[in-house]
Amino acid sequence: MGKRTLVTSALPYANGPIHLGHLAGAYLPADFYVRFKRMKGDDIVFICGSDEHGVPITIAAEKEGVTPQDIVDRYHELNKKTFEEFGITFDYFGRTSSPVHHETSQDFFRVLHEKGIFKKKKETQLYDEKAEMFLPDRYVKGTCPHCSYEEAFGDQCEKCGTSLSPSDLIDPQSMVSGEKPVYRETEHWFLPLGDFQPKLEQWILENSNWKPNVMGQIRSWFKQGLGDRAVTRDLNWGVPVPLDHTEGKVLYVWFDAPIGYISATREWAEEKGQPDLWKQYWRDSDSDLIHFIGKDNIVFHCIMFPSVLMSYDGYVLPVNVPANEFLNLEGQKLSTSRGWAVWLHEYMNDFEPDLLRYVLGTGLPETKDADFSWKYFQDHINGELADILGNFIFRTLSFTHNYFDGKVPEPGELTAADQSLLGKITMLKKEVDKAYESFRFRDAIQASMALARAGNKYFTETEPWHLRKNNPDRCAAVLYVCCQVSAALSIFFEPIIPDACARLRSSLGIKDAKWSSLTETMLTAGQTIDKGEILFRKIEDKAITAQLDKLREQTLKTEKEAAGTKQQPVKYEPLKQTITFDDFLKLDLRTGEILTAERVPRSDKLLKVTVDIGLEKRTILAGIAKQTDPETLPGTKVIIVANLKPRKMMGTMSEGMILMAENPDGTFRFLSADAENGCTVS
Ligand code: B3M
Ligand code: ZN
Repeated sequence: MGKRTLVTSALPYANGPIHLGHLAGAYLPADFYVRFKRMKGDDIVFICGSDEHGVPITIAAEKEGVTPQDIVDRYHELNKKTFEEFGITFDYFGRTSSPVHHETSQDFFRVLHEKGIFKKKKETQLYDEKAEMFLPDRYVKGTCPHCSYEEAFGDQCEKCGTSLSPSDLIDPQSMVSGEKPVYRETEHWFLPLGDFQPKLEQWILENSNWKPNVMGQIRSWFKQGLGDRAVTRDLNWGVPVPLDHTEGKVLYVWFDAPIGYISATREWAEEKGQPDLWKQYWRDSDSDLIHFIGKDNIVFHCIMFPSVLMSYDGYVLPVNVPANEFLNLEGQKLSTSRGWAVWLHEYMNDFEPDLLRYVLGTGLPETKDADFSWKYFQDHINGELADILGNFIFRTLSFTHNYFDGKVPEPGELTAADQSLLGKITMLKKEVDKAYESFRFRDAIQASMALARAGNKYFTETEPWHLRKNNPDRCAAVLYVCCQVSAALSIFFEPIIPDACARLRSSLGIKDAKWSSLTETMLTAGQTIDKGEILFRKIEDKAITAQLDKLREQTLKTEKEAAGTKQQPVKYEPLKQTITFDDFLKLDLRTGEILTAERVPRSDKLLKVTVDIGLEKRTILAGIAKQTDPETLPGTKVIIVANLKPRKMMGTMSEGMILMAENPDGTFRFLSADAENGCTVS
């Protein structure tokens, strides 16, 4: 066995399905890497699982009116199954609600607590008086102090990526009640990251081969100076703080979630019947640890979790954290709340995994944000997978089948052109290897496709269909070369499009996909191969239009639903005290018509309105200047209270009151009757 390596992908929150953004960030690149390394014979364990704690879960549950447990059960199962079907080859997919995880993360907390690592501090935190709860993390929304984005969360601004704490927000608002929160004192345990900074800096410096986007973020954190970070929360969903008298307090999700990688490895080892095996990956300095994540998780994996691991002692630290940037969709930021996303489980109702693996792979956000569009999807499948790779393989295999009896031809003498194409296999092997090893998967794909491109060109230029008649020996050599290139391609592309490669290898009679078996002569002359099959069908325009329509409909539907849930329930005023009929008869209600309306100087509320009530004209001051435009009022039929004692307001006598019904949103309607001015109303 080769190098022992534990590879992790960020644990997705079990609060929703996986979408293309997730996939391009932490899962697909990890799977490319892992498949490549397994092919090389390394001892790889690939770990992931559901992150089932924290505010994202409780908020999702509240939104749906179900329990957090309902939410995590639903999405854990869905996401686990979706990953499997998509061919993400985790060795173990755990979940942070498991007893092993609770025990492991509580052990970490206890050990760090006993070592005196934490600071216990009283702090004032935002509190929702109406909902009677503290508002950690995403329970508060407000304006980002750095970029003024108005929808920033209490833990992070999604616009500028800054990590925040709720009290940083300008104009904070509770996500539970919508109210403005107040400050209340509470007590928490903090990890003093500042104490770790020198050690962290030294460790990171040793890893100067990390991706520039990751190093950039880390450097800016160091520059700002690391502060204390709370590792507990006032919530009742999560891993309980394992100390006495801490009811209502749980571990902060970013404290327990990364420990989830360890818990899941323990469960994997137990399942294998070797309960101690996990230690080889986590507690043996010979083992490599690699975290695949999205850029919003960098600080937690490069600063917070390593500090926890260092404090516990005896754990390995990551040798690399190849974080990706974000993936946009059709030129816009992905947004699950707006329904602007392509869900992986839905994608798979319509297309095969290989197609998306390839297309997303060619456009991974490795160094900067990237965009996925359905047109890009179609172009890359039709123009590359179908027209180049698929076409080359099909031409080669069907030609061999038809004219060489399905056997790899005897090559005879090879020309310089033949040798140059075969030589490309060796040359590109080095290039692709290097690209995978340095997490440049786009380059790995491009270099692999370069071989198919060269093969296709060679086939066209050598014109074996003519050679067959004029120069059969030459034709045999050409097909021999094309068969070898096809075989090499079945290994080159294995990590990216495993289903197609398995089919291709089975046609060529190649048993294993081993990187070491990738040579210029993988097939022996005379060896039987199957008839070619079409590996990739072209995507028609109508399939793309259907996806775009679906995306648009999905957004409209989500927007409508959001508007529906936002509508405040009507709050009814309590009924007033009962009055007698005689009391009612005291009221003189009259029909009338507004003649003029104008604003009252120096008042933003009042309008001065004259109303014709048949027998006379009245001047009435009405408090509706904010809701209405005075010019629209003349001619409006109204009903007024005509015997209300006149009252002076802003220097003008008001002689009555206009009846109105007010909606909960503050808009109003005049009461009126289809009757002449001056009629009594009773
Ligand atoms: N669940 C955040 C995310 O999905 C978080 C990752 C945990 S990794 C330990 O972006
Ligand atoms: Zn911001």
